[in-house]
Amino acid sequence: MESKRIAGEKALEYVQDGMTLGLGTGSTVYWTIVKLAERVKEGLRVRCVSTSNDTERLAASLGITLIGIDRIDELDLTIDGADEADPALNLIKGGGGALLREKMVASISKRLIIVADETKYVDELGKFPLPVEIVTFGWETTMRQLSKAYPCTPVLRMKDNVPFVTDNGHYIADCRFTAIPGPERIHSELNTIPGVVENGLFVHMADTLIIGRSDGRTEIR
Ligand code: ABF
Repeated sequence: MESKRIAGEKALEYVQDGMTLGLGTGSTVYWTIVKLAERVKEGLRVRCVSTSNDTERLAASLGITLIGIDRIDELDLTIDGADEADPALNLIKGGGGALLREKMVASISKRLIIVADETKYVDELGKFPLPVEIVTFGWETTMRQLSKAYPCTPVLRMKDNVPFVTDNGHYIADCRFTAIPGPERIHSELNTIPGVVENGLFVHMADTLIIGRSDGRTEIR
């Protein structure tokens, strides 16, 4: 989609020579990675930490230098996508199933830039089902606990008729809320449920949102 491409490519304006970068996952940041690879071929020097096996394969195939997250203390900049972003730049992420690594990478980044098409920008989070990464042991129990903690309907994510398994060997419960009016509280409370590894709410983490619009312009928030 053109609006994803222009948002993804715009993020390159924030990348400087010598930076250590976090590379997100998804179809918008795909364009960031392709453009980054072009710059690398022209001589830009960057080292990157990946947020998923898919991104690692893509970046490696394009000749981008990858390093393990444990080799660095912090990242200069991470560029990633989102499923929803509100005016405070709180996010729902994890539609692609990479939310745990995405949050770990974002948490050690000096700056987090989100790239998204205009459909992702919403007044209030919650239309997109909130992805919650859960351990496989007792997953039905964990899903029951999730629906008791908040009025939400958790559905086990499936792929090819079997449960979807994350890069970390866990399942995803996609939790349908009517709305998420207080993302900060919901974020912390969901993570206290035993069996929950991490949830897809990113609260006060994003610094900049680049929106790609269908009229070909980008908007920065
Ligand atoms: C990742 O990519 C996710 O957290 C999110 O699920 C997805 C964004 O969607 P898109 O493929 O539209 O960029 O960053």
